[in-house]
Amino acid sequence: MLIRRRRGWELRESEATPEAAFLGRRSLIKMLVAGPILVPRLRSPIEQAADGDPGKRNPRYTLDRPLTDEKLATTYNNFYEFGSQKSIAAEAQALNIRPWTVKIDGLVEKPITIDVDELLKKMLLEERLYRHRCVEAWSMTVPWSGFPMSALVDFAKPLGSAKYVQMETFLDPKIAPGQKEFWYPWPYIEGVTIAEAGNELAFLVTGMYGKPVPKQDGAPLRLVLPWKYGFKSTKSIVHFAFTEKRPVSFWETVQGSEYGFWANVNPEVPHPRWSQATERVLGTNERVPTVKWNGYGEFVAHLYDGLEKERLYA
Ligand SMILES: Nc1nc2c(c(=O)[nH]1)N[C@H]1C(S)=C(S)[C@@H](COP(=O)(O)O)O[C@H]1N2
Ligand SMILES: [Mo]
Repeated sequence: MLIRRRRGWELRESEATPEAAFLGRRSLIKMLVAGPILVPRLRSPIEQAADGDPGKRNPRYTLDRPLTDEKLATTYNNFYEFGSQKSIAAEAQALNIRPWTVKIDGLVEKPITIDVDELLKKMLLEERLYRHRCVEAWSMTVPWSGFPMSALVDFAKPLGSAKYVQMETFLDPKIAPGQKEFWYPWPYIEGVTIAEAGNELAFLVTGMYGKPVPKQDGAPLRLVLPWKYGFKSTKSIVHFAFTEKRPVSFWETVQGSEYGFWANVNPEVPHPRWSQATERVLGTNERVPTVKWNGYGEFVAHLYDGLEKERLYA
């Protein structure tokens, strides 16, 4: 059940303005002359991403709680490149997000280095409302916009030997002070299996709350994997590598005993230093029970059949 209040920002111009106002004067006249052959002006994904037009909301992904306040979701961040505290939004503004190139290589038919706007041209943007559960036991609920990661996999044309996709964040210690902390294994790296990357929930994000995704939240392109702990959701991606070997992630390198490859949300498997049974809902004084797979079991549980011996929940 979708229980939430409609907020100001949700009323988009397209809902508030009569259709005719969208068509230029000339097309309106043409329409009057030629009769009602409605040709809505299609916006390219770049135009959409540039002003944050989230595309059509996909009704398949519903919520059981209100959306997190935008201000909070965009000021309470984890982005260690800019510091280990939650308030890094100001520092993150140093990131230059255009031009931005994305490398797609490894076990693919044709490795490519592509401008992010060129990549976006090939994708269809949509909006999705997802729950997000951080391994630190807080959660939020966000309207993301972007495109399914499966579309990127299709675009990359992986070879049969590709078993994993590794995502890598930018590396630029000159603008990201956290990357001067040499004891961390920069750049930030994460990985998923090809099956996870192709799962319908895996979402590459370009926008948030009907606006371009802010730098502190991973502009211009980040991943969102709502059934996994938040650290899997790599921000500001510059590189996707298709590999045969399982990638070793940033946090796995830092502390493998606490952060593993799979990191699927499970309230019954505690973190070595705290319980994962409940979560603090950002913006409220509530703690609510955490749900296995963060409530997305119907979409993803089958991915893990036969893998019961793996450390799936850490
Ligand atoms: N490159 C990079 N990606 C990252 C992180 C990070 O520190 N660096 N933090 C992760 C963690 S722990 C979480 S919970 C989410 C937080 O996303 P948000 O700040 O948009 O809420 O980003 C994830 N992606
Ligand atoms: Mo997190």
